[in-house]
Amino acid sequence: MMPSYASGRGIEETLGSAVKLGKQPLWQRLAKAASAVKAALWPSRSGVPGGATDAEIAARAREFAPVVWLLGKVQSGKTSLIRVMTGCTAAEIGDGFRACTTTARIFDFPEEAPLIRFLDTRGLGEAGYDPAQDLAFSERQAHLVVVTMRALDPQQEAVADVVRLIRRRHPEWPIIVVQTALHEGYPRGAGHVMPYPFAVDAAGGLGPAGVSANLVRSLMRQRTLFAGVQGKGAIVFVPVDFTLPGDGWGPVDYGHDALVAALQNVAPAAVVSALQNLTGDANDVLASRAHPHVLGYATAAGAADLWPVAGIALVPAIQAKLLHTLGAIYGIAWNRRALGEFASALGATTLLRVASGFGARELAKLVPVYGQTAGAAAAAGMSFATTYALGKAACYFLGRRKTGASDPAGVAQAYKDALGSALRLARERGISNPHSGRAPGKTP
Ligand SMILES: Nc1nc2c(ncn2[C@@H]2O[C@H](COP(=O)(O)OP(=O)(O)OP(=O)(O)O)[C@@H](O)[C@H]2O)c(=O)[nH]1
Ligand SMILES: [Mg+2]
Repeated sequence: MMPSYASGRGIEETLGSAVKLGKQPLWQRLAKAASAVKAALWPSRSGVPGGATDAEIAARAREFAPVVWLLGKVQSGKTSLIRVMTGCTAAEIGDGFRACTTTARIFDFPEEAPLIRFLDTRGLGEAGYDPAQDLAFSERQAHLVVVTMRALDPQQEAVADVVRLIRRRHPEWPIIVVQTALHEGYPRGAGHVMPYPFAVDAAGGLGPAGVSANLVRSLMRQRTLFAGVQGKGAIVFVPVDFTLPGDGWGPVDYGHDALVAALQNVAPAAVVSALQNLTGDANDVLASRAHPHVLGYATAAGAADLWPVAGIALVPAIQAKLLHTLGAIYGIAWNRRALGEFASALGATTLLRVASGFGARELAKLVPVYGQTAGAAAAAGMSFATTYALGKAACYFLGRRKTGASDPAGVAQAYKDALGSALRLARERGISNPHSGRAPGKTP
C-alpha cells in the first residue's frame, strides 16, 4: 500500500501542526517565506540557513516517492541498475546512499526532492548475515521488489529463500528478477546478440537466436529456483548487461527496454509513473536531467497543498529551490536581471515578486488569493501544477539563455503547455486528490 497523507501523518498531528502554525502571526509567516525564497535562490548571499526548509521539502516529496526494493547479493548489479534507470554515475549513487539498518541503505532520487527511493539490501548470501531486520524494515517500505543476480552465478539459494518468504506473506506482490552481466556467458569474441532475443520466453527460441547454450542453461537454471514460489503475483525474468562505455560492449544498456517493459507490465502504477519520469526528453541532455527535479519539487509543492497554512511559507521556497537547482543544471546563475526577464516573460508570480524585492508586504496582498485557490484547488494539485509549469518554463528560459537567445513568448508558451500536462502527472502521482489518500495502484 502506498503511504498516504493519512497514514504518513496522523490527522490529529496534521491538524495540530496546522493550528500551531496558524498561531504564528501572518507577518512572521510571510517574512519566513520571503527569507526562505532568498535563501533558496542565493544561498551563499542570504545568510539565511536553508537547512530546515531543505529537509522539509525533501520530506514532503518523499511522502509520494515509491520505494523499489533491490534484493541481491553483493556485486549482483544493484547499483548498476540504479545508474541506468536514473542516469546518475556510480560515484553519485555511492555518495547518495543513507544507511537505514546495518546492512540496508536507501538512495533517494533526486536527493533534494525524491521521486523514487531505491532500497539496497546487501549481505544476502554472506556468511553470518541475518536478514530478519532488513526484511522487517524493507517489507514495510517496499512498493516493488526487484531481484538482481549475475546470470552466471548459480548460488542464489539465499536470495530465493527471501523471495519465498516475501511471497508467503504477500502472495500478490510481483517480483522482477534481473539477470545481469550477460556477457560473462558469451563465447570468446562474441558481442551482444542483436536484436535483443530474450523477450522470447521459451529457452527453445534463444539458441536459434544466437544465445550460447551455456548462457541459456544458466538463465534457465536460475528460473527454476523460483518455480515453486507460491502466490499469484507475476514473476518476470529480464536478462540485461549494463556496462560502462569504456568496457567496449554496445549498447551499454543492453536489455534496458525489456526491463522498462517488464516494469510497465507488472509494477504498481505509481512506481511505473515515477520510473517513467526519472529522465526527460532524450534529445535534450539538460532538459532530460532537469525533468525529475522539476517533478520532484512539484510533488513537494503539491504535498504542501495539504497544509495550506504551512504552504504559504513552503511553496514559494520550494519554487525558489527548484529555480536554483535548474540554474545549477544549466550552468546559469539567477541574478536579478535574469530573474526579472524570466518574471516578465511569465507575468509576475508570487515567487518572483518576493525574489525580486517586493518583499513580504506585497506577498501579503496575495495571501487571500492564495488561501482561496489553495483551498479550492487542493484537489487539483494547484501548487503541483504551477510549480511544474514554472520549472518547465525555467528550463526553456535557461536553455535559450545558454545560447545567448531570448524568447519571452516561448517561455510563456512553455508554461502554458506544462500546465496542461501537469494535471495528468498529478493524477498519475496520486496528487490530484490528496484528501482521498494515495492512489494505491496495483499492490504492493
Ligand atoms: N557487464 C556487466 N557488468 C555489470 C552488470 N551489472 C553490474 N556489473 C558490474 O558488476 C560490478 C558490481 O555491480 P554493482 O552494480 O556495483 O553491484 P551491486 O550489487 O551494487 O554491488 P554492491 O553494492 O557491492 O553490493 C561492477 O563492476 C559493475 O560494473 C551488468 O549487467 N553487466
Ligand atoms: Mg552497490
